[in-house]
Amino acid sequence: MGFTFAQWGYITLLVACTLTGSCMANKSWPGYSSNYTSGWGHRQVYHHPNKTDAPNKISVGGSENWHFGFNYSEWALKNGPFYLNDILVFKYDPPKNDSHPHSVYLLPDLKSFKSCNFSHARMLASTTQGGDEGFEFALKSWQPYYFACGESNGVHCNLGGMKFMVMPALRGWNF
Ligand SMILES: *[C@@H]1O[C@H](CO)[C@@H](O)[C@H](O)[C@H]1NC(C)=O
Ligand SMILES: *[C@@H]1O[C@H](CO)[C@@H](O)[C@H](O)[C@H]1NC(C)=O
Ligand SMILES: *[C@@H]1O[C@H](CO)[C@@H](O)[C@H](O)[C@H]1NC(C)=O
Ligand SMILES: *[C@@H]1O[C@H](CO)[C@@H](O)[C@H](O)[C@H]1NC(C)=O
Ligand SMILES: *[C@@H]1O[C@H](CO)[C@@H](O)[C@H](O)[C@H]1NC(C)=O
Ligand SMILES: *[C@@H]1O[C@H](CO)[C@@H](O)[C@H](O)[C@H]1NC(C)=O
Ligand SMILES: [Cu+2]
Repeated sequence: MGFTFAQWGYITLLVACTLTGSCMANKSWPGYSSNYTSGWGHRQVYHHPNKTDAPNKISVGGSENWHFGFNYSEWALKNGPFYLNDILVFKYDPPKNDSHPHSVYLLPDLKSFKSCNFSHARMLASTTQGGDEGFEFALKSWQPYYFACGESNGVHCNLGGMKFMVMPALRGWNF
C-alpha cells in the first residue's frame, strides 16, 4: 500500500520542478516519449522522420555500375541530391586478365579533383572490393566528397569519366 519509493521520487521531482520551473527536457523522464508532441511546458518535440526520410542506398551509375567510359558527374547531377547518411554502392568486377580493374579513391579537394591528381588521395576500396554486393560508402559528414577511380595513373578519372562530386544535402529542411 502507499507509494513506492520510485513513485515518491517522481512526485517529489514533479513538485520540485513545478516550483523551480526547471522541469523541461530530460529525456529520461518517465512519461516522456520521443513521440510526445505537447504537454507539460508546451514543449514541441522533434518528430521522427518517417520511412520515406530514411537513408537511401544508391548504386553508383545505376545499372552501369562503376566502369570506364561513363560520365559519372552527369549521373550524379541527374540522380542527386544525395543526403547525409545515404550509402553509395560501387560495383565493379575484380581484376581479370581481359579487363581493366577499378578502384575508389577520395580526392582531397576540388583542385585535385579537377586535375585527377592522386598524390594526396585516400584509397577507399581496392580493385578487389567492388565484387558481389559492391563496396559501400556512407556519406556521414556534411562536406564535399570527391570520388574517383585511381587506376591507370589517373586515366580512368581524366578520360574515363570515373569521377564525381557529392555534397550531401540535409534532410528535414522541407517543413
Ligand atoms: C537527465 O537525467 C539523467 C538520468 O536521470 C541525469 O543523469 C541527467 O543529469 C539529467 N539531465 C538534466 C539536464 O537534468
Ligand atoms: C513512436 O511511434 C512509433 C510509431 O508510431 C512507435 O513504433 C514507437 O515505439 C514510438 N516511440 C515511443 C518512444 O513511444
Ligand atoms: C512520410 O512523409 C512523407 C513526406 O513528408 C509523406 O508524404 C508520407 O505520407 C509520410 N508517410 C507516413 C507513413 O507517414
Ligand atoms: C560529363 O557531364 C558533365 C555534366 O553534365 C559535363 O560538364 C562534362 O563535360 C561531361 N564530361 C564529358 C567528358 O563529356
Ligand atoms: C588469364 O587468366 C588465366 C586464369 O586466371 C590464366 O591461366 C592465364 O594465364 C591468364 N592469361 C594471361 C595472358 O595473363
Ligand atoms: C599534385 O598535387 C601535389 C600536392 O598537392 C603537388 O605537389 C603536385 O605538384 C601536383 N601534381 C601535378 C601534376 O599538378
Ligand atoms: Cu577505373
